[in-house]
Formats: sequence, C-alpha cells, structure tokens
Amino acid sequence: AAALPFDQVREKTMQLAYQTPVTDMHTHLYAPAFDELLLWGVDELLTYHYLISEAFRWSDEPYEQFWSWTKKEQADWIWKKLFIDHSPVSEAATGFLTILHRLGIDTTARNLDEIRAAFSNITTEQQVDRVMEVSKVRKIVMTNDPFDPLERPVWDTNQGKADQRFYAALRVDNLLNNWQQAVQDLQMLGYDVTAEWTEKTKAEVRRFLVEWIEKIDALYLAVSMTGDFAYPADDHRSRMVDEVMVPVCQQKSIPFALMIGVKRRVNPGLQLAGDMSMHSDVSAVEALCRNYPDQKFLITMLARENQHELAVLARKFRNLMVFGCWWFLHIESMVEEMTRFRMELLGTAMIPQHSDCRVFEQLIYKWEHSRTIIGNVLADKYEKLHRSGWAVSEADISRDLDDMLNRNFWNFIGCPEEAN
Ligand code: RAT
Ligand code: ZN
Repeated sequence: AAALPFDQVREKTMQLAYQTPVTDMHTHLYAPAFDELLLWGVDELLTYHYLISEAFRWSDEPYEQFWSWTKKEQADWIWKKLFIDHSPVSEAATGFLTILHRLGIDTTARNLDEIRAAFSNITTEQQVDRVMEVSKVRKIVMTNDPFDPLERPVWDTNQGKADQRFYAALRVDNLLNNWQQAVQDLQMLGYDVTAEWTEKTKAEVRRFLVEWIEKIDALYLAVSMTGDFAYPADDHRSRMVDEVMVPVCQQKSIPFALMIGVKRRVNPGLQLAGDMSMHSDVSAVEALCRNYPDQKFLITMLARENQHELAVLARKFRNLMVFGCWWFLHIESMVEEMTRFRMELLGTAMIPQHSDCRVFEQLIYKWEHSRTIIGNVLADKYEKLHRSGWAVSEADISRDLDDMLNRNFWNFIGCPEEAN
C-alpha cells in the first residue's frame, strides 16, 4: 500500500475517523421492538439526566416541582435555563446542538417549538435508521435487565433479537450491590434462592444467569460498581464474583464488564442525575485479572485519578480491556487526555470510547465529538512516525481505526466474525 505524503496524513486520518463504522459496546439504547424503552426526540434529549443537573445550577426551584412536571414542561425549563438564559457550552448542551445541526434543523430562531416540529411525522424506525446512518454507528450493545417489567416481556415473546443491529448485555447490578432486592426479584422469576448464601442459592443464581445469557444472547455480563469495590474481600460481592459470576462467564465463554467508581445518589433529590464519581482501588481489578487469567474483563472507571493506573494495568494483563471515557469523563478535555495516554501506553490495543447514550439521537454527538479527538490524537502519532521515516498508508489508517472503533471489542469477546 502506498505511503501517504506527510501533508495528507491528518486529512486522511480525520476523513476515516468520521467514516469508520462503529460498534458501540455500551449504551442504554434499545431496539425498536422494546417500544417505549427506546427514547428519542427533542423532549427526551433535553431531559437527559446530564442536562438536568446542569440546569439546576441556575435555579432555586424545589426538585419535587421539576419532577411533577410533564416531560415537555421539564424540557421547556431546561431549554430556557441552558440555551436561552446562558450559552450552551457544556459537553451535553453543545451535544444537543450538534445533533440538530447534523439532522439539518435550523436553530437560528432559538424557538423550541419549531425544533419540536422538525421531529414530527417521523416514526421510531425511521429515526433509528437515520441516526445510525448519520452517526455511522453500525452495531449497538444494549444494557439488559431481566427484572425490568417493561423489558422482560419483549424477551419472553422472543422479539428482543429481531433487529440484527442490536446486541444484548446482561446487567447484574442488584445481584452484587443490592442482594436483598435481588433475592426478591429472583424469587419472583421462580428461582429458589434465599438471602442466606447456600449451595442451593448459588446454584440457582448460576442457573438464572445461564438461562438469561442464553435467552438474550448476552455478549457479556455487566455491572456498575461503587468506588469502594474491594476484591478479594470477605464479603457478598467477592463470593458472588468467585462462586457464581466468573464460573458462569467461563461456562458461557463471555467477558465480565465492570464499570467502577460510582457513588450513587449523593443528592437523592436529583434522582438519576444525583450520582457522583469516586476514586477506586485499581488493585481489585489487578487481583481479578491475576486470579482468572482465562477470564476476560472489560473495565472502565469513573474517576480521572484512576485512569493512568488502569491503563498501566492493561499492559500487565492481556485479559483486561480498558474501554470508554465514562459519564463525567465523556467531555472533550478528558477524552483527549485519556485517549492520548492510553495510546501511548497501549498503542491501538484498547477501546477508546463507548457512548453510554440513553436517547437515540445522542449517538450523533457523542460519536462525532469522540471521532474528532480520536482522529486527531492518532494523526499526531502518525505525523511523529513520519518524521522517523515510517510513513503510514491509507490501509494502515483504516485498519487502526477499525481496530479501535469496532474490531478490538469483537476480537476480545471472542466473536471476530462479527467485526466484518
Ligand atoms: O452514563 C450514564 O448515563 C449513567 O447514568 C449510568 O447509566 C452508567 O453509565 C451506568 O451504566 O451505570
Ligand atoms: Zn451506562
């Protein structure tokens, strides 16, 4: 393949960074069959929990007041606070405008009802197709919870796998973090478990996991952990990991994804918007990777302070894949910093980003903003290589971007054919 001249490297890299089809390996999006669980449109976008907490910084309104409003009223209020009374420069606010811009919606009048009108007469299916086309996201991994009464019937009636662009991930938060609740949920689904950690209970939880992994074709088990996650420890979580979750992952040959560093509901009044991040102990991940060399772990952490150590740990354990810039780290400055040092420590053997989208059109901004940064960081490295006499070709660039935005995930989880 022909080496590119120096002055074409950045342009070609950026062009390919915007075009390479993405596998989005962690989202809260759903396939159209999940009906009302699939959120899209202006009012959903404006009431994104990232924007709710930002809007409250400009208000003395009681939280209950906000929650009592209709979604449209909430959206109107957020629009006024964040877009009319002040400039929308935060990542999440800017993102809303990136979406409108890419969908060809004119915002010069700053009139929310006009913007809403531009979304009328569109079906869910049309919007899903359009957004996937514009964002060039080809495959979407959902977050699936069998205990969700809205979600379970979709799987029970076998509609969950109808759309080939969507894949499942089995979320197991309560089993690890709220065992009392999990016991009730499992009993409700007919599993013979008790709060006490007996052989029978372990066997039943394993049966639950295996049955649901098979039922939804889960690509991995997933949990978000509070920052105080310690492993190994003499506690419920370690027992659940060692005696149930890792054995099930090994039996089904799937990775275990841990998202570590949340501090839930530091301000309960904000509901979903009231979670904080906290510093975590990376040695828990170290011990997992060492104890289970044949088990794959997909890991992301929420505190900026943990990122460098986690990337170094990935140099030590090939069964560890770092992924994404999660939640409060999904802002330009952090994505830039993290992408740069991850690339410097790991080359392209990492998954630089996932979207964590909750509202469908967010795919447009989250991926466009990230592609810009990933492309530029990569172009810096190629220019540096060029100055050392190593000129990359277009094929090299395509391969590297495909690895980071798509293939590394599929290879890591043991389904290389899905990357094509
Ligand atoms: O990023 C988010 O939207 C958070 O609310 C969480 O859902 C987090 O991503 C998680 O998966 O726990
Ligand atoms: Zn998430």
